[in-house]
Amino acid sequence: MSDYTQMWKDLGLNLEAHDMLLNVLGNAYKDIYLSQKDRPEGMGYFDFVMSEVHGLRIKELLDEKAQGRKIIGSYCVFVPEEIALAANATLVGLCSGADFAVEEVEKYLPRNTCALIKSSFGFKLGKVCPYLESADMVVGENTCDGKKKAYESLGSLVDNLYVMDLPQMKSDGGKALLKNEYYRFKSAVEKLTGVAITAESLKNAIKTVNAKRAAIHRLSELRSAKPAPISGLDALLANQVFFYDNPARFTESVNKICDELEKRIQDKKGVMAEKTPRILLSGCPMAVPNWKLPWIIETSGAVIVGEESCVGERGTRNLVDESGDTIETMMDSIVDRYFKVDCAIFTPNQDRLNHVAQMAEKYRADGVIHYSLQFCQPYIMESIPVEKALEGKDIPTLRVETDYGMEDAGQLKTRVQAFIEQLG
Ligand code: BJ8
Repeated sequence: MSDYTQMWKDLGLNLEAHDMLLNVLGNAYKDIYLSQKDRPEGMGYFDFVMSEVHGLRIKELLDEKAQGRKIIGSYCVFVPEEIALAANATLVGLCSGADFAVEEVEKYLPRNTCALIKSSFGFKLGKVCPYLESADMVVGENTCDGKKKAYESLGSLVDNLYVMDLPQMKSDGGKALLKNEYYRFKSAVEKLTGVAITAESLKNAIKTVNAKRAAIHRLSELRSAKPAPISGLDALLANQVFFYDNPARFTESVNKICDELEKRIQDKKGVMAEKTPRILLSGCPMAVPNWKLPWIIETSGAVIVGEESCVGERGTRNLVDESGDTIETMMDSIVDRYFKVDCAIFTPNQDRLNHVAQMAEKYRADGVIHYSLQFCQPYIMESIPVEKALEGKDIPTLRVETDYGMEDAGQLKTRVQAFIEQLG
């Protein structure tokens, strides 16, 4: 790996803390990812991406910036990448998947705040995230109460924070609000980049993001095969990298893996034995490097065959209709697509209950593990109706609440193992 020290210094990172983070990340990746057996060869690309996650990719983004392109950071799948791309900006997901600078964070947030929100503050306060430091605009959103209130404080730490208002009900009024907000976002991005979105640039952006989602859909479909051709950990990694890789290169790399998996399926070659219990994971998003629960599940004798999550199918489901020819019709199609995202902040949220059951069936899951981050009210509350809906279809369900720490790993493993044994 090249030496990026000067680049990180120029971005204002705390080099010592950043080294520590990279060390932890590298070791975790080695233990969790590289120790897996029978990985598709195409995962080599993602291993490379991870090894260069704060290096080469950041250099690429900074090179883009030097040529006048703007970088927009986002914490939520409601922020439409199509609009950013159409205005000559690059959208990157801001991870928030590890604890950092906890003591500092608790000067801004109560202890009982979900780990994802705390992590976003920790990365900023600890000065360890080159994506955040490269961003010309950071987009927050009014989703759960935790995020909503946290952005009030984040605004004092990040000088380019833009907050998007989001609906809480799937009503006509809710959709009108989303439409209004997407137009407001469009204006803000155009102002940031100095580039007016045209029908042509928007159409191209829609096609680029659709291709990326379609590649992930293809990967998901292949996971319904028995035996499962790829581990849940590897598929999760592809879903995580979705948020910050170059879109065209990502699409190509995922499609390459899919070609390889199709061959595996033909040869009846699985990543684990055919009788391995199959798990659908449902719940809160899992940002890099939050691999704890999938790792526990897949080292306890099961394979994960789908993620009902924003870092997974909830985030990538549905394409934007490509048939529009004017900015207005394309903006409507964008609103239509995003309005279907069934985040637990919506009430009522029957769509999500239906989707979890449909996914369990489609991916031939033997059971569902519902994962909530501690203190995440929307997903913890909704885990009960999810469990009831699944019980009604005789799908065994385990509800788990955890955080980013490893203190509960032993206890979690015991519960997960007991659940998997029951499936077996
Ligand atoms: S669309 S899931 S990415 S908001 S875990 S911060 S909900 S207390 S992340 Fe999300 Fe957008 Fe919804 Fe998806 Fe709050 Fe819960 Fe924390 Fe969460």
